[in-house]
Amino acid sequence: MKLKHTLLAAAMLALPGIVNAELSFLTSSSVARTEIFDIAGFPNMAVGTLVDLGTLVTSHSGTITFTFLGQESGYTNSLQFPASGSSLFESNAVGTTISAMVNSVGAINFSFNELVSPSNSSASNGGVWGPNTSIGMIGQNMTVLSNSYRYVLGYNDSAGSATLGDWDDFVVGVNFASQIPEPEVYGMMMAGLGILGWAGRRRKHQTAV
Ligand SMILES: [Ca+2]
Ligand SMILES: [Ca+2]
Repeated sequence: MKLKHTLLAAAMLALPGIVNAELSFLTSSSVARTEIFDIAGFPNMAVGTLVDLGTLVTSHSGTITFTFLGQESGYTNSLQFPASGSSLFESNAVGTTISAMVNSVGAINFSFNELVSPSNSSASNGGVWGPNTSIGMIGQNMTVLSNSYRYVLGYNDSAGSATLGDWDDFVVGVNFASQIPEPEVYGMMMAGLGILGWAGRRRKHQTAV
């Protein structure tokens, strides 16, 4: 019985972990805004408020969806997500989405880009950031314009600086949908516990005999 209780406790602790760990933002540094973040639908984030710079990663395969949430930029920026075969542009309506199934784990292959001169700079997730560009995490489990996002990411284009800026030059919401529906995961774990319970009872029975 003790083993069963321990396993049950471990399963209860592990379940939220499994769900939350599917999509994570790994922070490499935290920096302060030097310009206000002012995109419609967001609370204004003042000069001096912090932004985490880093990389968006997945822990297993699933469908990643990017939603365009707005931009405030002197350049023409975009978000490229090669797995989807498409991109998000400043000309898209706010709320436009692109999505794709991602089989690999680790850094998700996407990048923010400046399509037009002067710089043609870019910032790749988990890879190279062009001169004066960076990817910032604006919020997590954030509701914007009545939709909720696991993460909201903002691009700081080369009109600012890698660590000085506003991170509102191209803003997207990111969500992850597991390939294993959650109820199925729960079902499998409960079935597993049932087998362990049966094995425990069987062992006890054999000991008695
Ligand atoms: Ca900027
Ligand atoms: Ca800006």
